[in-house]
Amino acid sequence: MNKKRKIAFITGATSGIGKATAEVFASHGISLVICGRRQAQLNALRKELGGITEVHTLNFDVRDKDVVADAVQSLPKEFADIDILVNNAGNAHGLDPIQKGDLADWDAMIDINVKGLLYVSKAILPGMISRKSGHIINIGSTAGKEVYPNGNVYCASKHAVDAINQGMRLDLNEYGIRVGAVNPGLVETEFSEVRFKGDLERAKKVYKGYQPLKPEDIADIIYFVITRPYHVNIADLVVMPTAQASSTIVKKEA
Ligand code: NDP
Ligand code: 8X3
Repeated sequence: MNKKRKIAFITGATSGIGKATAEVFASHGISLVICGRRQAQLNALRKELGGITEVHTLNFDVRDKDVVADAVQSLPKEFADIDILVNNAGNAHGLDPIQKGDLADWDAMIDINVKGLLYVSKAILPGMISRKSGHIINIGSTAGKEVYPNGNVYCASKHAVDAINQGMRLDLNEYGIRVGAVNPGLVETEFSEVRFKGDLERAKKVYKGYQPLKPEDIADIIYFVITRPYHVNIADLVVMPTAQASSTIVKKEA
């Protein structure tokens, strides 16, 4: 492998924003460690991108701290020195008023979106710190900037990502590691299918009547963020569809 190639570690690469980011990175010759729980999707993406860059797949659930640590430890030498970590794995589970919230949904969002992001970062940081180099992109959300009705725990999990992003930047400053967040608004992915537990009709309605963002829009922005000169760190970026003014105001066709 050409040692000068950057190596990116992308969580949640089996669909949506993570998959699109893997595709954009690959098209620019970045080597990839693609992660997720669905091996078939990981295999398909490795097949799709394997002709243009080096691809290694890692199948793990970000909720299991030991499995996360073992997975990172298991990386072959040529993929071990991660330059770019995209902390993207995450989802919303449910959209209910707090008094009707499902405890399993709350656990899933906090365990995946918050604790999972921390476990992955904890496993990858020692290498970045010892090399005094690295770039971490945390995928937050407009939900991490503004709470919307029934969004309660999902919004809390993304507000936590916002705080962790700031905390990481402070603590890793002395090692020259860049840390920044990309906070999307409405992006059409599998996100709403997961939130509404496979109710495709309800999921589709979320993106009806206006032009939502595409995962590729966010992937292009992430690529822009990681290709700035070293002295430039994009610390926190919010991006919404033009039709969206806030979490609750979206201009839709009648
Ligand atoms: P998708 O549902 O399309 O993708 C979610 C990804 O996360 C999948 O690859 C999934 O992989 C992975 N994932 C979920 N749970 C776990 C887990 N327990 N362990 C490992 N991987 C997991 O949604 P998006 O692409 O939209 O979401 C990506 C990120 O973007 C999330 O953090 C989300 O909160 C954020 N976001 C999304 C927005 C949107 O409107 N779509 C807007 C703002 C932020 P697998 O199932 O294979 O494990
Ligand atoms: C995903 C965007 O508005 O569905 O983070 O919460 S939203």
